[in-house]
Amino acid sequence: MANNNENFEKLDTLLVSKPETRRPPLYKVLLLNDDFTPMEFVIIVLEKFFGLNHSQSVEIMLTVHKKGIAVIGVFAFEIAETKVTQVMAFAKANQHPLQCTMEKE
Ligand code: TYC
Repeated sequence: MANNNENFEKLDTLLVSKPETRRPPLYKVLLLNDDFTPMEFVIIVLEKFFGLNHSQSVEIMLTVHKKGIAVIGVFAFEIAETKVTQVMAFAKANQHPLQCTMEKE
């Protein structure tokens, strides 16, 4: 019979050890209201970079407009960072002061 100790180690892995289920941390991407960015531009941003349909985009844009801020998606770090960079570059290229940030969930 194979080494008993080896079998106990396998049993320990299966029945006693805590399974390794760590997932990477998630980050909220937030959109901020301002007085100058046109509503239609914000809707385009939500459709273009967040894959939202038109009615979802209108709803989220209005939430930001009324409440000042809203979470527009939750992603792994690098994806959140890419979305923020894309939104900020697109806003700047169109000379709108729209702000997009991220924070750990
Ligand atoms: N408050 C802007 C306006 O009245 C619209 C707006 C909505 C701007 C959401 C930014 O993240 C924003 N034109």
